[in-house]
Amino acid sequence: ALRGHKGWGPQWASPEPRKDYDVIIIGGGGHGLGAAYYLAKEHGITNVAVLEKGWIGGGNTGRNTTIIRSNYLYEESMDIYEHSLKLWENLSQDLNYNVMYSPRGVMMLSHNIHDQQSFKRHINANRLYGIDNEWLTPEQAKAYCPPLDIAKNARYPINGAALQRRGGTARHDAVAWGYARGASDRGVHIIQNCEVTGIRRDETGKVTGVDTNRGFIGAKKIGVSAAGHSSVLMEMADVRVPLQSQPLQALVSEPLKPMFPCVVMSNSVHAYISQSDKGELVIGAGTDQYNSYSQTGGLQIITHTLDAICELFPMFRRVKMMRQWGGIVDVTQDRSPIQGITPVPGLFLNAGWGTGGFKATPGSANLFAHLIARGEPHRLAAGLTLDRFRTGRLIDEAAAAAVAH
Ligand code: FAD
Ligand code: PYC
Repeated sequence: ALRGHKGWGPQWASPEPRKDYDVIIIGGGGHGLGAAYYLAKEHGITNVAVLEKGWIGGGNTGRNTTIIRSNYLYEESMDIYEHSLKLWENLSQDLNYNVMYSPRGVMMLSHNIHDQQSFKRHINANRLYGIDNEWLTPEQAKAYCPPLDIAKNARYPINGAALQRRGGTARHDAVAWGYARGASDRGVHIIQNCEVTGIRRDETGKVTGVDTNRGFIGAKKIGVSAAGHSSVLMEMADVRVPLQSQPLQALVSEPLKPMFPCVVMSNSVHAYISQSDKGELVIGAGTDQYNSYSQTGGLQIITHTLDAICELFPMFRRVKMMRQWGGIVDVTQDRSPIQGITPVPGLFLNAGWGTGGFKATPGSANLFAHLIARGEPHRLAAGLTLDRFRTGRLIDEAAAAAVAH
C-alpha cells in the first residue's frame, strides 16, 4: 500500500550542532520538543537546540498509555493539567499535524467506600474550579463502557465511577513528531544521538554549555527535560533533586474489532485500559517497586495487572497479549511535578512528571518555554517549585495520580 508514497522529505532537519545556542533543551521527548516549539512560536527565541541521546520520542513519550485528563485535586495541579487539556483540544490545528486527540472519556472505577469518598471529593473540587467530572452509578458506568462487569458477586464489585468526559487519549508519536516539525520549521535544531555527559559552569556558577558525545556545545540557558534521567542530569550541575527513577510497564493485546469505547482506570484493583485505533487493548501497570534504569521491568507486575483486567473484564480472559515494555519515570514524594528555576543560574528544570506527564505535554511545554524565556515561572506553574521540598508546601496528588507507586 505504501508503494506510491515516494519522495517524502524528512519532516524535520537534522543539522550539525552549532558552536553555541541561546537555549539548549536536554531531552527530545514531547516536553522538550514542545518547549522548543513554544520558545520559537510564542517568544521569538529560535537559536535553540534540542539534544536527544537516542531518537526523539523514544523515551516515555513513545512508551506511555496516552491517558489524558485534568481531574486533579489541588489548584496548582488543576491549573496546569487543565491548561494542557485546553491545548490538546486545538493541538492538531495548531501544529497542522494530526495528534489524534480523542476525548472519549476517562472513567475511574470506585470499588469501596474509600474510593467513593475520594472520587466525590475530587469531583466537587474539579466542578468548583470549572473542570468537568461527574459521578456515575454502576449501571451508568456499564452503559458508558459495555464490556465492564458490574455484577454484585464479582470479586471486586464496583459501587460507582468518576467520569471526565473531556478526558481521552492521543497518538504519542504524532505529538513528538508534530512538535519537532513545528520547531524545526521555525529554526530550532533537533539533534538526535547526542548524549549530554556534563554541564559546564563559569566561575560565578552560571551555565556555559554542555559536554556531549559530539563535543562541547555552548549555551546561555539550559532546560533539563529528561524524565527518568532528570536526577542524572541535575547531578552534572551539582544539584540534588528529590526524585526516584522507577520502571513503569505497559502492554498491548492482539488487535480486536472496535469494542472498548473509552478509557477505564481502576486505582484499587489496579490496571488501566483503552483500545487503540489499531484495535489493540492498551493496558498499563503500577510502577515496579524498586529504583532502576532498566526498561525491562518485572514479570510479576504484568501478570498482576492482567489478573486485575480479567477480574474487571472477564470477556478479555482469552485475549492474547502481543508486546510489553517499560519506561523510566521520575517520581516525586508528593506525586506532583517540578518546574522552575534551580540554584544554578541559567539552569531550568522540568521534571517529576512521573507516571502522569503525557497528558501534561502541551501545557508543561508551553509553561516551560515561558520560564526559560522570562526567567520566572508563569502563574499557572508558580507552585511547582523545587523549593517546596524545603519549605514543606507539598502538593499531595497521590490519589489523583491514579497509578500505584
Ligand atoms: P521523555 O519522552 O522520556 O523524554 C525525555 C528524553 O530525554 C528521552 O527521550 C531521553 O532519551 C532523553 N535524555 C535522557 N537523558 C539524556 C541525556 N543525558 N542527553 C540527552 N538526552 C537525554 N502519562 C500520562 O499522562 N498518561 C498515561 O497514560 C501515561 N502512561 C504511562 C505509561 C508508561 C508505561 C510510562 C512509562 C509512562 C506513562 N506516563 C503517562 C508518563 C509519561 O509517559 C511521562 O510523564 C511523559 O511522557 C514524560 O515526557 P517527557 O517528554 O518529559 O519525557
Ligand atoms: O496519569 O492518567 C495517568 C496515567 C494513566 C496511566 C498512567 N498514567
